[in-house]
Amino acid sequence: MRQSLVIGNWKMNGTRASVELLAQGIMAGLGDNTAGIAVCAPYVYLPSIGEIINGSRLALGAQNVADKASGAYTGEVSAAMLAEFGCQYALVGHSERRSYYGDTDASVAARFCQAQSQNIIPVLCIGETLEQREQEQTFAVVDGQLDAVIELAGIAAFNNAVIAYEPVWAIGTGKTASDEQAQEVHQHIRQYIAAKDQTIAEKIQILYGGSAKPDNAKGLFAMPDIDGGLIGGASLDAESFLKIYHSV
Ligand code: 3PY
Repeated sequence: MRQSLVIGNWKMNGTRASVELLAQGIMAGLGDNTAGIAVCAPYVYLPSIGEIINGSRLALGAQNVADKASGAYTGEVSAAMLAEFGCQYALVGHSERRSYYGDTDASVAARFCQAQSQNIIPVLCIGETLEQREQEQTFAVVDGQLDAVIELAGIAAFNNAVIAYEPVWAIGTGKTASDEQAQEVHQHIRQYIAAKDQTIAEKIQILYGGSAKPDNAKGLFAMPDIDGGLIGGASLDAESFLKIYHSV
């Protein structure tokens, strides 16, 4: 039985004061839900959020991680630095990184490996654009994004990773995949991994991301291959995020 997991992706939002309040509000509403929960804060807020949530069940994550270990890479933040501040998760390959900042399958795979080198769990974001969906390339696209990591890290690396299926057409657009559309791709991803390693496929958490909200989370999370969510806008409000969390 897989543990459910809900991760908030705060993106480039908030002020120090507002995100501290947000973290406190989330912690106050965790209740006795045993599902995993994490927030991916902007880099500069990681130390203060880390201190606030220290000792609670709310885990800390980063929104990206460098593809190199250290050195002359201006503007990058290494996995070792994230580990120093208690990050347990790091998103890699979010579609906003792929489309606005040139992250490629190869650099995403390198980021994935860097995270794991410091015992940070990479959350590998994959998903198709609307055009690719319309051309019936969804499965081929997600397979290619998985293959880039499998080729570099090997399938065993997925023993300690999370996958987030985030259809690009549902990110920041307010459009959400239907429960069935999401389940179809999640099932495909699990089967694709199962063809390489059945044990990993059964245990890996595959989250849905893309405009998940309090009113559609329950339906999505009820699907057999959807193990939780990577939540964008709705994670910026403690009440909405907690409603989503308590839907798993
Ligand atoms: C969204 O829900 O918009 C996201 O991008 C989550 O990562």
